[in-house]
Amino acid sequence: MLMKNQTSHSKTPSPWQGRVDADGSLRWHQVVACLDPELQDISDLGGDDLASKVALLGYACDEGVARNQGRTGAAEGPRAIRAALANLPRPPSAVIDLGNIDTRPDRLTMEQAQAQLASAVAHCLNQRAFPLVLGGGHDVAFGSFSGLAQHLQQRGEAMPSIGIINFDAHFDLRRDPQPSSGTPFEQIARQCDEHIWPFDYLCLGISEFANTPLLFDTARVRRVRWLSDEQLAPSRLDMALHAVSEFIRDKDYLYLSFCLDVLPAHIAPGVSAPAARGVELSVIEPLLDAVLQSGKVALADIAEMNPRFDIDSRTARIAARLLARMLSRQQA
Ligand SMILES: [Mn+2]
Repeated sequence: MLMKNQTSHSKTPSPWQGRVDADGSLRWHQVVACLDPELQDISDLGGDDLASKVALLGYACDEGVARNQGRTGAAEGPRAIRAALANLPRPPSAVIDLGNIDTRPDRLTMEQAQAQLASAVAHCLNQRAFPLVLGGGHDVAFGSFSGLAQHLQQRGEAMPSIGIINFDAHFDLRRDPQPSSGTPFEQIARQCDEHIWPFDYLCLGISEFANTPLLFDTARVRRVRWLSDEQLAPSRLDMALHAVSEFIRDKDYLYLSFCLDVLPAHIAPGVSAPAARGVELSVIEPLLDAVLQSGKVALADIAEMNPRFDIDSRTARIAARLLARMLSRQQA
């Protein structure tokens, strides 16, 4: 059973609250359907509940950020993003909020949260929903991708052509023995190795001064393609759009990940690792549009939202704007 405007957190007020317009115009908080956790598990939802819908999944975890020696607080990210989405004009598609996978307090380890996220993402994809995952540390990416991989395996795809597009100041390709928010794309690469799938990773917004030479070496070994924050200057947008469309062209599926620390710190202070330079929205948005308009994006996530360091909810507002924009540009 789906309950209107009821949160997955039984003890805390719903983030789905906001202005009600006298003229009958509707906003997100009035149209998002919520899963009632008392009555149901995500795996109970079938095609009628999920098909052709956007499925919001919160990844309330910052254990990976702590392991990566970053500033914690991203576990509160999904709630802050929902609260910012609540007041936006209603989205073009039906949205169902499946609640949070929550590691607090000591309920789940990061690895367990990633595994639960993967199952939920796979289930949504199996039921032809579009998963939109709200983070949480960027370790969310390993859960998101694993869910896509499970779905494609369940469909019997032997050699899917998956492109991974990550807007990020960081490669997140660390080879540390302990997984963290700094390792997810190396973990994804290893998972691709196990499946004997190619690892096609495009990283947009890389900072020369926020990645060690060792990480650049790993990126070269893994044949990662990237554009730096400097290459993503507004004056060079055409070159960037060309690189993105070249990357997308021969892919069947895209996994889109958006790390909020790709944005300049003055517009996105609420992240674990604020960017000294960052990429302007005037470049980010046309690139995101091009990715979504390909019609190949199977799922997307947004990572590193950290309300503890946000100012006037700036970062949450940008996260909400980018998510709403994704849905308006998404091709069926
Ligand atoms: Mn990242």
